[in-house]
Amino acid sequence: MKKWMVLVLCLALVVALAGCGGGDKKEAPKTEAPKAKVLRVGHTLTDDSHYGVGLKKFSELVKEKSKGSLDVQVFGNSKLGNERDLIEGVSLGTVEMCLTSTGPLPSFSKKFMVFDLPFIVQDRAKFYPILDGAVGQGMLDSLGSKGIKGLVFFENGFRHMTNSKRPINKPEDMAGLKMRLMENPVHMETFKALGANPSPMPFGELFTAMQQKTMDGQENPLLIIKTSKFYEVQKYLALTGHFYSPAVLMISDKMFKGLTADQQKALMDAAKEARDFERNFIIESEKKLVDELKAAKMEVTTPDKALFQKATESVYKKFEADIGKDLIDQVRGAK
Ligand code: EAX
Repeated sequence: MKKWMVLVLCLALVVALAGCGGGDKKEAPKTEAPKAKVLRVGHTLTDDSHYGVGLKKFSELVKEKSKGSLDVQVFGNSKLGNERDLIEGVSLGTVEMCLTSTGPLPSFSKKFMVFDLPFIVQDRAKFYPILDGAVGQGMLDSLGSKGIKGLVFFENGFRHMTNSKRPINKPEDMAGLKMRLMENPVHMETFKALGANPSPMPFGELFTAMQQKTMDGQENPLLIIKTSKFYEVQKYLALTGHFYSPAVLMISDKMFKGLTADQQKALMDAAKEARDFERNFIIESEKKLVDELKAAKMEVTTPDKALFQKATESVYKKFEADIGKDLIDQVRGAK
């Protein structure tokens, strides 16, 4: 009898507690916001670089425009991989987004080589409308077959040379210099034409390679030379401006298609606004950068660009068939 009583009491208690639980659930706040969708965006530069600053702005704008339904999280310093890994990741959908220079993109779409031709872009103000117009859109769309949606072109910038051996004033000064380049066929041919000894290497390994003297030099925009502290291991800076690097903000196509129409619009609008912000940040920063690098003990030369242009002319013919003469002329129209 007693056992029966205990069992009944226990059951009554369980039912009562379950009832309470149910009551609690009903009172749970209905205002709790649904979890924001996380979009990780990887890049290879520092947090205070143009990529870092531009993407922080992008993240803020996306949050605001998507009413908190999208959460863009920025991972710099190659934390999600080098540029090739990042693009592959976005293509496969294992990384949601990335921002990389156009340098490694020819392996995914050959058309991008047009931007790599030496001195093809000399005036950014005239070039932006081409990049942001039909020509640029065509290039972004060409990534579609790889599962990548190209949103907009940010800027990486005009590339200049640094090295630890000697000042560069003319192409002859480059003879035999071991130069780290991006993994890009047009860039490689250009530096061979200049008589240097170029080899590709991921950006994340570059500082150490220069420190340990396995590389004599490299080429990158001034803001990168500053924010990645290359002045600590490089004495000479030559303001050659030989290549102009756009940068592409990319998202996995599958991820983009999974967003609502409102979220897609928020992302696109934020990308355009952040693009303009990032470009201006570079232009403003560049006003002081040469002085800042001189103050960091770099010896700066301003070579005659025409000499470098002449020495690398042959590169255009070499890649004309792959890129297409029409596209070269369209981009050249920016001059
Ligand atoms: O995209 O690899 C490079 O030199 C690039 O300029 C850099 O990673 C930014």
